[in-house]
Amino acid sequence: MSRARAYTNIALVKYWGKRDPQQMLPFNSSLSLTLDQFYTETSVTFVDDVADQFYLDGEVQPVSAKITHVIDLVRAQSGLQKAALIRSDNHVPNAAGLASSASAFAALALAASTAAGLKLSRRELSILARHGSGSASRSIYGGFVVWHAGQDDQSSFAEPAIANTEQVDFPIAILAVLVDQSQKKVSSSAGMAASVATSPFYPVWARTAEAAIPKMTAAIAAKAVDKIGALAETNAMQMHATTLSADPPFTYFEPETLQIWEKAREIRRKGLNCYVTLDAGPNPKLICQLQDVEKIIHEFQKEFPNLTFTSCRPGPGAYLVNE
Ligand code: 2P0
Repeated sequence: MSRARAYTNIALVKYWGKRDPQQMLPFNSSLSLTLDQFYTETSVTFVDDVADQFYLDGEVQPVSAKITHVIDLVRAQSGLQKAALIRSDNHVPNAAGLASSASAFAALALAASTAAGLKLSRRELSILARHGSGSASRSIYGGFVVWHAGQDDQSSFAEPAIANTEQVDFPIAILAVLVDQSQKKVSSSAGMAASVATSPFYPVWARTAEAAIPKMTAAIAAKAVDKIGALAETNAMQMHATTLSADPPFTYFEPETLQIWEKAREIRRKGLNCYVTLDAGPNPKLICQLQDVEKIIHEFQKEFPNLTFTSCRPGPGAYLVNE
């Protein structure tokens, strides 16, 4: 039995669109920060049974095609022909408004490959996790992580954006704001596919996002949180422009999303660094200096007393809990 833990991540330059859905190859590279608050722990045991089994938070669940795909890759690489017994515990509360597929598939890749006797490098783990969910390729590493779009299976992997460090002492905080707990109306996969197929802006998005990677990397190297936030906010809104410009158009924004974005811009006019990013849902994440967290929460709660904030810092890469 092998048990692994992996944390979720927030993309500062987004992945939005698959060039090759079969191989999970994206159109553009993306860059994220692994967080320290939300994680998945997964144990895998290979057993003499007829079929794979999956338990989530103690409840038996259907084994999804994505899970089967990752386990099949592990079986092919190891030569093991047994069934996988998978037990997963999610510590990604709905209240965070964060997706769990990144932490889930990063933990599964590490636990399953280890249980099968494989000793994969981080790069190999990142490629394996990518086959479950694109963003999971990044959660193999801690801190700031870049996922290179690549040309094929072996060249599409993630690695630290800045060498030799998980950046746990970086003076940045991410505040996850909850405005809506309901299920997202359009899944990430469906939303990406619609943007790719129908937005006339899609090629411009992919080119502009790729060009944002070196700019974001330079801002991280300079520890310039204001620059990181400004680049991330611009990139997020450019991603959302590919949904508003799709045919038919759609959006992940709710009215509160725009109110919070407006409030962040007001706070900036007061001289505090406070920037917004959001993924395939209405819950914004605020990017700010660590030292400003209390002041920014206070500013928001004056106007929105019922909002909940979860303060996150840079988190670690995937690791084994025991073997
Ligand atoms: C990201 N998102 O870069 C982007 C930004 C959502 C918006 O990656 O289809 O669960 O499993 O590869 O990774 C969420 O999509 O999608 C995501 P699949 P995934 O974080």
